[in-house]
Amino acid sequence: MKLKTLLIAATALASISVSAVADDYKVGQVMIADTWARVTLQSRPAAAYMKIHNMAETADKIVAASSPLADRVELHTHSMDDGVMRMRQVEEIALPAKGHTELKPGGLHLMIFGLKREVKKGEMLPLKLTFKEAGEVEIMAKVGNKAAGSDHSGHSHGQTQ
Ligand SMILES: [Cu+2]
Repeated sequence: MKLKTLLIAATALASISVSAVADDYKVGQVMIADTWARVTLQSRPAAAYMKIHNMAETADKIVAASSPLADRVELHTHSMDDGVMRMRQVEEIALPAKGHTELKPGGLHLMIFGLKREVKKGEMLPLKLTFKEAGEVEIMAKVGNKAAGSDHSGHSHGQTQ
């Protein structure tokens, strides 16, 4: 009986953490959704992606990012250089007034350097974003291969190993 209670409690906890993944974050007039991160080895830089909706009448921009789990986080974009796609650091990521900005593979992204420990798929990677107008917000990026919102195959909890 006690074991059964424990199992129910564990299931309840699991569903709380799953629903937290789908949550959007809001700071001022800026909404952030579908935040996820691609992590390979601890020794390699990781990348984070998200969809940002600036609902304000004025433009905003991301001016800085950081993570308590990493040495530093840079703002990056991709650009073509003599026919070769390269990443480069940018000073800021522009968020047009009443507009959507997507950070995605092959485009704008956050580059995460110096992970302080191994981060596994399915974990949440904490990030802090600083917007020029909207201020600071702490968000969680789900570690995986794509955005949680588009992942309908990730329900493998408790299945055979
Ligand atoms: Cu990069």
